[in-house]
Amino acid sequence: MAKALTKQQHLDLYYYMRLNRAVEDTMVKLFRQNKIVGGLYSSLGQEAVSVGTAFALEKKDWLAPMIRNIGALLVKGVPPRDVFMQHMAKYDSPTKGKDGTSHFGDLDNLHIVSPISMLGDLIPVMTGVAMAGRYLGHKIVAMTWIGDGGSSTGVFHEGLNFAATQKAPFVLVLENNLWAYSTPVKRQVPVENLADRAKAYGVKSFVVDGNDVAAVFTTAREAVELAREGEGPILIEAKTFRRMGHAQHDPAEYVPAEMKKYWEERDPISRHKKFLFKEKLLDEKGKKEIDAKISALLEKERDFAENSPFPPAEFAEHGVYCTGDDCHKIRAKWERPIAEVTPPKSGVPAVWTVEGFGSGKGSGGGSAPIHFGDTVKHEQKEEAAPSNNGAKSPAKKTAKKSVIATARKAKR
Ligand SMILES: Cc1ncc(C[n+]2csc(CCOP(=O)(O)OP(=O)(O)O)c2C)c(N)n1
Ligand SMILES: [Mg+2]
Repeated sequence: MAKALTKQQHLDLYYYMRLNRAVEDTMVKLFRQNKIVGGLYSSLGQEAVSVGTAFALEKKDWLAPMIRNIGALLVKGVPPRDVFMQHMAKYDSPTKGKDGTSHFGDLDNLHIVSPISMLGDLIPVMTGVAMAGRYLGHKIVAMTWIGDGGSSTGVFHEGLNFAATQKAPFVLVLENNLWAYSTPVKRQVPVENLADRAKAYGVKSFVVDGNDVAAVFTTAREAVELAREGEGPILIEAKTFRRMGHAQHDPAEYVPAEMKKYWEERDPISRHKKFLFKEKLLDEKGKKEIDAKISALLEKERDFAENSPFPPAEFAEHGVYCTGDDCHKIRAKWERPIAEVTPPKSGVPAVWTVEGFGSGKGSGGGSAPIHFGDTVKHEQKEEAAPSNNGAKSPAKKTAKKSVIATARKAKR
């Protein structure tokens, strides 16, 4: 199977896995220098999964990464400086320092949906993206990833079932790295292959060695082609191993040493390098050139990131909530008349209305207060005026007095 790839494809897969690892190695150093804001998650030993699967997508396709899929972002065209700056909360980062880790997207150019922390929620979202692409006749495929732990969430099952009933052109990569935080997969799922979960929903699935990048790529390519032809969704279980702890703060002492050793010996980059050397697709000189290219690129990218300023303090309150058109234009690209796809207005009058609610104005621009009815009793209204300086309101004092008085009466 691996031989069916061109020399360039083999070399590109090697390059991106090396780049993936080097970007993360650089971030470990930045983390230890206290320059990373928030957590740092590692995909050490799992690079073949992110790189091999994303490499099967076309430019027009869409993906949504999870925290261990920086490799997929790099393959899709995200420059390493964006990954660095995002982790360092710098002003030039894609979210301008507002969010961390790989929590950013690029809807306009690279077709990347930002990760969602709630495990599994990207499944229905990317199913929706896949359906939208089909609706618009774009023939795109949407892809996302989920962990072994994440595959036990309700939304994984709801989402996969929904994707199946919709025959969405969607590929879900189940990255089985044998651990979900400190829980081994055997203690959370009583089946050998997590891919079997797809059978319950009539979804085609593949199991692949997640540490063999050429196998991952050829499997993903087949899945993407099937999905594009209307045979989706497809689930791929990639069997691999999480070589570091859940994040930098976790030394993962609960993982048996022999297990670590077993998987270290199956390192995806060393394996692919061995294959390339054996097949004479790469030699020592070529390898050194790739190493030098990556070092030079990352030095430049890291310098740029380190020199980028932190966001100015005045910026703190901006861009937190979308305030409508003055924030960014939310316009569906209907490509069909809006009237044709908008449901008819209800003929039933609203029972009650709240002034200003739903007017689209946020706290940034002349906020509309939201009151859900009169929660304060009419006769207490005057007493219960809100106190801004922390002083007790007269209403509270009165209430406390009357409670004490009642208690005294009860004693007597
Ligand atoms: C719905 C939900 N539950 C719990 C969490 C907290 N959480 C974040 S990562 C994680 C472990 C995930 O394990 P797995 O899905 O196997 O992914 P891995 O970390 O191994 O890549 C948990 C429990 C969450 N983010 N979302
Ligand atoms: Mg896991």
